[in-house]
Amino acid sequence: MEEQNMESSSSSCFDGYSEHSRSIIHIDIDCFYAQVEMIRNPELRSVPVGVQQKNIVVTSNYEARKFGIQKCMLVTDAVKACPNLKLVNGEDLQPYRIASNKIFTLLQTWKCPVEKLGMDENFIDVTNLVQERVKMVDSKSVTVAGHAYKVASVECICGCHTRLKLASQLASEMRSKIFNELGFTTCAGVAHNKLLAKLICPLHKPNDQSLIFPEHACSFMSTLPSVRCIPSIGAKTSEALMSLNIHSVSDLQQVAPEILQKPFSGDMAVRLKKLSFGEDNTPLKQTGRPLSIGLEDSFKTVSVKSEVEERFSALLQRLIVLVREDGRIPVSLRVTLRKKDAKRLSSHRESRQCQISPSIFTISNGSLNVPEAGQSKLMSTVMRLFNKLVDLTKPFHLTLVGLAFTKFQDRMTGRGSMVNYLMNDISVQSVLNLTNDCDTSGCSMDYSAASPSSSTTTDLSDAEVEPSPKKPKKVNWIAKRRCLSKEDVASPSKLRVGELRLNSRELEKVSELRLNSRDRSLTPRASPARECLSDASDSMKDIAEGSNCDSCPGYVDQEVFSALPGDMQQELKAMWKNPSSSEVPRSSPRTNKAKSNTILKYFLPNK
Ligand code: DGT
Ligand code: MG
Repeated sequence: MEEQNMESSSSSCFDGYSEHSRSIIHIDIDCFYAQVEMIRNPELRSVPVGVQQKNIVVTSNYEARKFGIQKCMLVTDAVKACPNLKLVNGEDLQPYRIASNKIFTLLQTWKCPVEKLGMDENFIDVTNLVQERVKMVDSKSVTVAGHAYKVASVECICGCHTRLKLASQLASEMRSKIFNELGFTTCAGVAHNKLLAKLICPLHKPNDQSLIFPEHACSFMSTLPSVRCIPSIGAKTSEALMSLNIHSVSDLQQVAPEILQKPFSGDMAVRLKKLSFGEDNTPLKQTGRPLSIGLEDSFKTVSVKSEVEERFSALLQRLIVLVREDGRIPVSLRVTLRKKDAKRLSSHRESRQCQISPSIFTISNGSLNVPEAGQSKLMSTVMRLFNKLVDLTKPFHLTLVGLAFTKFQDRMTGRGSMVNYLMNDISVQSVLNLTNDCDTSGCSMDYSAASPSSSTTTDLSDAEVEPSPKKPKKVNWIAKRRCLSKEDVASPSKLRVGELRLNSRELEKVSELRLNSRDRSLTPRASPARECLSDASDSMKDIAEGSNCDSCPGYVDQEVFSALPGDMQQELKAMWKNPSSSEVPRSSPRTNKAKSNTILKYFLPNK
């Protein structure tokens, strides 16, 4: 359905020359936490529901919104406004994370770049898919799925109108699939850039979608009441703009560029101007799996070992939940401490990491588990690393402890993993015999705090010290990111709770995000470091020892095995029969490594 022109096309800012080649979809789940709760408990569907965290209703379903319940309302106010409000505790974020991951995974099935933003928003760059579809259709017959912000007046010569219409159809397909397979209603925005796709998305809330053509960008932007509606304009920038008497986006459109150049750099002034006209060429940052998964707990001071142990134990329990959700087998563990130096009134971080044995983890029915014995082993590894970091003969004062799994055996659980095909229920140990923890002494500076690009040093040593002067910088950066990511969404209320979260005891939630964002962005894939993994022949031996017959070991699913190509079966059989003979001829006896093109690679540790 195309809406009628509410106003004449603003020819003054028609950007006939800017680029419209991309097709971007932004999808936002309606009342996300509330929908998760309604899917878990369908009885909630017909009643007003508020999701409570501490004394705040962080979101509510649309039934409750009819009573004036708004995001981030105090519980007391919400109950006054809607006495029948059914409150659900939403402090455990796990169900939301799981739902969020499912939606992200589903969106990846279109094989387009997907960028996850927070828990319930995703950008999808469907440019290539649209290019394919455009060849197969008669452009005149293509219609808009959902709403268009305004009727397309004159066809743009670059063909973007047809492309965006096709993108709107893709958005509709995606939304239907999310609803049919996962039960969530969503909103979508379709545009030629991320900024407009995101901003147009909530135009027809809930459960609907909107498209904007490039020539209407300027007039649409001028309807936004505040510069804060633009996702990349945060508190500081908007303060600076307000000091120039620029409040609305329309003010920003009209201001002379030289005025903006007083408080901002030249580049920033240009960017602000462009944003005000709806121009944005930011590429999608395809979301990948985090390079490490970690948690931190900060506190005033802890100076007793038993208390440190308690805190690590609590962190470890929560970290195990996260790693189970992730599904990859960790092979490296990092312990981080922030030490307070009372004399110098400063603090600094130190961390130490070591390899851990994948045998700590088991896979059952395709899910990663950490049996109790594995948990104790992890805990003793943590405390061993702690003992190396702290000289217990002297007093110590800690203000933060952190744990992170920093390397993973992705291949072992990945979809394409041979082991996955062959395994029934099997402990990883029987497949790989990696050596146990092998941390070594020594310190190196953790440059990652100061310079994201140099964080690969982490894997070159199992101990790092963060120089104190850099630390505040990092904390600020993390806090800023957290707030920005919440205020990115055009909801001023979010910022308030974003800040609230940082100041509240919900530190655990923040630290989770803190670590996730930090790890994701500051820890590029480490270069191969000291490897403490046993060599391939040992691994193969283990497999052979697990064998109870001449051909397949007991853990192998015979049916799956028989479905493999003959040469693969032969190779596996030979390997199980005589691990060394199957491997040695293929690799240098010195290196004992299988060649990359043999099936053995599926049984080798990630390098
Ligand atoms: P919508 O998109 O307007 O239909 O409603 P929601 O609930 O999906 O809101 P959205 O997309 O802004 O945020 C997604 C979820 O994130 C929401 O269900 C609850 C959570 N959330 C949003 N803002 C805040 C906040 O300020 N603090 C906390 N703790 N959680 C928030
Ligand atoms: Mg939402």
